[in-house]
Parts: sequence; C-alpha cells; structure tokens
Amino acid sequence: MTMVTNRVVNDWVKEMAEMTKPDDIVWLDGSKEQLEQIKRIALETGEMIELNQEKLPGCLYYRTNPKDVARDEKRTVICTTKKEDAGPTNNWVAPDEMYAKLRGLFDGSMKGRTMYAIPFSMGVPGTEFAKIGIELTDSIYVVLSMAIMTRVGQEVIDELNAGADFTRCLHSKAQINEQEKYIAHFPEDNTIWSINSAYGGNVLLGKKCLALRIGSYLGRQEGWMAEHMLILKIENEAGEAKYVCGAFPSACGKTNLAMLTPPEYFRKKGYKVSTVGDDISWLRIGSDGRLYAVNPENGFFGVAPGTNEKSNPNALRTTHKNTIFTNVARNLDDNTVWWEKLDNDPPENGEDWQGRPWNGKTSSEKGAHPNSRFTAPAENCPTIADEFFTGEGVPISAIIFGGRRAKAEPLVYEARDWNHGVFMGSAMASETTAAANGKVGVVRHDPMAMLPFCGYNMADYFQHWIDMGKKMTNPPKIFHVNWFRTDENDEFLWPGFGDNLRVLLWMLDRCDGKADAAETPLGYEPKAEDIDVTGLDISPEKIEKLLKVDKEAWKEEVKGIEEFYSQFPWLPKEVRDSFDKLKSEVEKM
Ligand code: SAT
Ligand code: MN
Repeated sequence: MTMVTNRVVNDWVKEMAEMTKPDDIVWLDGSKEQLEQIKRIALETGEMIELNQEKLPGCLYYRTNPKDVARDEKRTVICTTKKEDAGPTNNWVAPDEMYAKLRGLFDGSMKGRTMYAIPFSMGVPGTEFAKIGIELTDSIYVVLSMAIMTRVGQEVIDELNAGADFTRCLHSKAQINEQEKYIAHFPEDNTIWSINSAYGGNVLLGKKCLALRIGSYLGRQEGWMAEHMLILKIENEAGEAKYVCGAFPSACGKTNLAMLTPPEYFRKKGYKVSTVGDDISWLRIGSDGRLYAVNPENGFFGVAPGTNEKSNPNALRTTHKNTIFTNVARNLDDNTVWWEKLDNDPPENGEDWQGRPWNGKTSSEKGAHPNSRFTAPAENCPTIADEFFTGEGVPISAIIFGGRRAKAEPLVYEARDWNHGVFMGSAMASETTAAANGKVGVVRHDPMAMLPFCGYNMADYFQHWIDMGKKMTNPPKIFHVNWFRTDENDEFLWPGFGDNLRVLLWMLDRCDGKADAAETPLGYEPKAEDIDVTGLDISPEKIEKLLKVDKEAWKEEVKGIEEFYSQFPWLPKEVRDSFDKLKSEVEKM
C-alpha cells in the first residue's frame, strides 16, 4: 500500500490523534486480508460474534448498547457561524462553542484503543458525482460497516495524494455515554465529529452525515442535490428502461420499493424492476436538461423486522453472505439470526437483541429491536442494476414523495408542475417510526423526508429546489403516494409491496402522456380504472376510497401545513403560492 503523502491529510490525522490519544493508528487499504485481520480482533474481544459460516458465510452479529439503538435527532447539531444558516428545523450551536465542548470530550477518548483511518468515497471514485472522506474511528464495527457501505481503499488514497479535498470525519465511541452524545456537523469546515454512540446512523459518517447533511450543503453551493431517495429502474415489455427516485422517511419502505418484485401478471408480460439505490440519491442536471441520479453508497443499511420471503425476498437474499446484523435476535441452536415477521418459526432456544435468553415460541417480548438492521453489500442484491456499478447517473423520469399516513393522503396524485411538486414535498408529513429516538406513530411534517438530514436552512433548501427546476428544460414529473391508507377498521386499503408497481406504471404512463387523470385540489389523480389491477382482488369501491380527497381531513391538513410553515420567517414565493391555491381549493370543495 502506498502511504498517504498529502500533508493536509497527515497534519489533520496527527492533530486528531494528539487529541484522542489512541495507542496506534491503522490506515485501511481496502484489502480483504486486512479486513479479515481486523475482524479477527473484534471476534477475539467479543465485540462481534461470528454467525454460522455454512448458512451465513462472512456474516457477523453485533449488539449496541440498549440505549443506543437509533439515530438521535436531539443530539444532532448543525454548527454554522450564523444561526439562521442552520434554520429553525435544525439544532444549532456556534462552531467555536461546539468545538470547545467536543475537544473536551474527545480528549483521550481513544486511550488504550486503535484509531482506524478509513479513506472512503461516496460514489464511484473518479466519476463526476463522487466525494471523498476520511473517517477516523475507534470502533471496529464502524470499520467493517464502512467497508460495506462505502468504497474504501487505494483509489481514494491516490486521489488524496493527488490533492483531492475531503470531508474530515471523526468518531469515537468513547464511553457510549448518552448524556454526552453528539453528532456535530461543521459544514463550513467540511467536518463531522461524532462521539458517544456506536449506532449506524450516528457513526457511519459517510451516510446521513456526509451524503445528506454535508452533501446537501455542498449541493446548494455547487448546484446539485443530495436527497433521501431510493432509485429504481423499471423496464417495460419492450425492454425500455425508465428510472424513478422516491423520497420516504426512514423505515417507510424505501428498501422494499427499491427491490420490488413485480406481480406475476407483469412479470409474465416481461416487466423487470432493478435496484440502483435504497436510501440516498445525489442528483445533477445533465447537458440534455434532464436530472441524473446516482446512489453514492455501496451497500444497504436496512431495517430487518418485517423483511421476509413475501415482503422483500431480494433483501433477504442480499443478507445471506458478508452481512453484519445489528440488534436482531439470535438462534442459539444453529447460530443464525431471527427477527419479527421473518417467518413463523422463531427460535425456541434464542437470545434477544439485548443478549437475554429468549424463547420466541412462548415469549410475549420482541426478539429483535424494531430498528434492528442488516448492513449488506449492494453487489449481493439479486436485482442490483448494472448502472449502480458505473456511478454515471441515470436520467430520472419521476420523483415520488411519500409517507406513512393512515388517513387523508390518497394513494397517488401528480403535481401540476415542478414548482407545485416542490410545494408537495415541502408539505409532506409522516407517522414517526423506530428509526429515530422518540415517540412512534405521531404524524410530523418531514419535507422531502429530509427533516433530520438537511444540513442548512430548510427555507433555503426549498429555494434550491425551485432554482434547480428553473435550470432544467426537461424536469422529472413529481408525484405523491401513500401506501398506508386504512379503512374504518384500521385495515390497509392497498396491498403494497410488489403491487406498488401498478401505481408506478400509471406514473410512467403519465410521463409519456399515455394515461388519463382527473383534477383535484391536490393535483392530478388517476381515475379508478386508470390503475391496472389485473390479477389483484380489489374492488373498485376500495380504489375509490384510496383516491378520495376528503374535505374535512384536508382542512385539517391545511392547518397543519400552515402551522409547520409558521416557523419559517420566509418561504419561496412559488411554495407560498401553491399553498394558497390548495387552501382556497379545499375551501371551495
Ligand atoms: O440509521 S440510519 O440513519 O442510517 C437509517 C435511517 O434512519 O434512515
Ligand atoms: Mn434513510
């Protein structure tokens, strides 16, 4: 391995090591041999557990501290010189103050440990989209996870030695003291410091911290977008490919949609769905005036519970080798893993996510934590698209916004134009999930699914969307979906999963000018007969219910949006105008 010769890099690593005082520093070269060696250390210390190597080759098991099981939004801060640059939806601390506090916490935090230096790329190195980072960490779990989730190694070192800029990422698990946990972003310095956590979203700093918070900040400066979006490729019977992006809050089915299995009727006709990404998109305008997207990640950090042969067989396949399982239940008889809804055969002789003896057949307690995860290489995915590997960007026909909403939100509607679509994204709300600490099932506004991930003022972010629209001659159409609407008995009205393709196909027909639609106060809706339900047992009345725009419910929605907007001293005029129009149209219903 060639050494890192870039002085800026070496000075920074030296400074961080002087503060954190590790026993030694190990640079990652991305080789299998080195990772294997590091893994052995984690197995020896008991930090990680090797699973059944016949059934789950290369797979490891990891447990976090029971108080450290999800992203922590309260402890996540954006440190900009001016408070208004972080905006009303972010926690803000002045950079000097935060650095001072964190220097105190990082002082000696790696004593007795090794500091690993991970050179990584988000995006395929050398492509227009790619960005480089270095994460310094004292956690082997982070090392092995980053080796799955990002592209680590020599190519990145070569770029650094050629003088490439990089995001400075520092992580120490320290004592996992929740009182002193911070995930701090310094966008003006291209720097992230995270301490006292060992849970994925807080510590795999390439993911939410770099690819979304710092990424969105850089995107605004440099004229591109970093979004919390999956990327899906859909091929029709003639083999023509189209690509869509979808923004949904955490744990609302992005991974399932990204790996969708078409219903049999469409499969037989020759439809094919492949996966480009399941969580993050970086988007740039191409020379043809269209919007192009890449997935900057190299793996999936997916929610385990609910993943099964029916809901997502592709995700299940993806996790059968070289995967790290976090906070799921263990089957001690054959040293494999289990989680709720995996199958109807929970282990009798098991261990729950906290390592306590657990009989899944008789216990009323959950075996896996609701936010337990798999960290799996994208290359394992049976439906991974070729375009994932080139990192060149795929042209996006449609952008989908969606949330988890029992009431009010119809199955699908289309924005009248880009600006109206930006409004729709800004007004999005969803029921909270176990992906973040806090109450579950409460409706909260989550614009573009970016509320926890936007690295700057959200009003500026809406403006950036509007500005990007002005630069595109052929922008994607924008849609809103809700797979989670329920009836009077709280039963889901729509089957979801693979059948979501039926809704996607209506959207793509709209993009081609081939499908009909009706005007509603929300935008264009399909008529019940416009959605192809061949092979699905669903009554036209149910579809009507799914599409219904209820005046009383929408009067409440309008109030909720108004209240959410009230925290912003200003909003783009285009967003305000769309809101005013919605409000008056709902009144007129
Ligand atoms: O824990 S992560 O932030 O990486 C996943 C998510 O919440 O979307
Ligand atoms: Mn996510």
